Amino acid sequence: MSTPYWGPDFDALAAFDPDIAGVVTDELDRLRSGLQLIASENFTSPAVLAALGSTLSNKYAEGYPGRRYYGGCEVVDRAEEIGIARAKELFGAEHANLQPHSGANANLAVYGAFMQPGDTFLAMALPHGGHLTHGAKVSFSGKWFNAVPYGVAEKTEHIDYDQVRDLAREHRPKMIICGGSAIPRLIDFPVFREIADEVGAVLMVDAAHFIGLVAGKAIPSPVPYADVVTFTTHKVLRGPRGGAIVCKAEHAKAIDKAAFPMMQGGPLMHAVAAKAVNFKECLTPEYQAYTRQVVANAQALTEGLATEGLRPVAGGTDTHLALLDLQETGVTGVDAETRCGAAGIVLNKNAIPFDPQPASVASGIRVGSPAVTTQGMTESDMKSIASLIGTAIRDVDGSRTAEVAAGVRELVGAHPAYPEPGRTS
Ligand code: DSN
Repeated sequence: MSTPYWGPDFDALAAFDPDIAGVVTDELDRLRSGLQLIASENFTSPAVLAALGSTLSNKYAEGYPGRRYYGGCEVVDRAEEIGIARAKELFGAEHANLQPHSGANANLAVYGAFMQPGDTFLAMALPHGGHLTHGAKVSFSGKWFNAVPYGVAEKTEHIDYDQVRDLAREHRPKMIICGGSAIPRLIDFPVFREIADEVGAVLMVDAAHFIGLVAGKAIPSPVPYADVVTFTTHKVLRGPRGGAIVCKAEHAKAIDKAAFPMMQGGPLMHAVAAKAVNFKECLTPEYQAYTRQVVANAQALTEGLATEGLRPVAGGTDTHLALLDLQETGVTGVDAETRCGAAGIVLNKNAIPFDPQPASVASGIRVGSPAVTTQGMTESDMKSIASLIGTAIRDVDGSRTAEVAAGVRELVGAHPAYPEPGRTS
């Protein structure tokens, strides 16, 4: 390297802006001192953080490699080319676009590529595990399109494929979407492909939650079945915050034109470079082992929570997350979230299918294993976490908060997030 590295200088930040430096250190403390069980979060690596905190943040690069609307893009072009090649290799995809700033933006681009305002699409209802951008009335997806929701069967709590087929035949949607933010079980992509083909719809898989498990080969891939797959890069995948799209070659032009210039302007080249670093990490055997452990941990945590009297929705999990029905405990989701939070266990309340409570209260919680697995925790730690959660949610008066917090400290002490330099475990 002929040019010396010029990267983040925390001492300079602390000297210039102690307020924001304090936020940065306090957040690191928060991450290190609690159990992070939000299913959509993870701890990204120092290599990814270095790319994010680089001077690539300065560059305007509207367009695509070799076809930009600004001069001086010859260096950042390399980051995007490397990232695209790695994404195609990692997912066995014919085309990749790394420019979406987020999962919502990736979805917006796909809707723009295949639909006109007012067109109909089919997607999983948000209260059954879907996503805000899959047709919720408060989102662009529900305001600008005719979103027809499908859900899970009441008895099994698995996706009701008969309902999907019936609705597709009735509404003849332009697109069918599968995927969501609270689906613990595997999705049957071949069945969705069959239904989409029968009605002539585009099949979009929003794989944001589970794409990391696909990258690690821990679960089956939607890529061979879908016309287009959108995802975020910061969940199990463990990269920077951001979005991406992979698709069949026949849709490449439409997707690229929809990501830019239809829905976004300049890409965030530091984030694109960080995505490339992350894909390189995901191509390693170590990452594959990590994803297998993520699933094993989620299953151990779910079993442990079941013995604490929390009912696993859909009977368990095949992925990184579980949804627990708290109704038998008499505790609401919001109270469970607060009580766990007081002891340093960070998780979220979540609606369960056919929830009698409003979403702001909810009858369930969602837990995920990506972050604690990155810390090196295994199945026996999950049993301990389940027991701590069971104690915390039944702790009506807070009398056992200190005891649970001590248990949390013990676990994170043995498996620190972002260990101090020199510490190996
Ligand atoms: N908000 C994310 C989640 O927590 O699942 C999805 O966008």
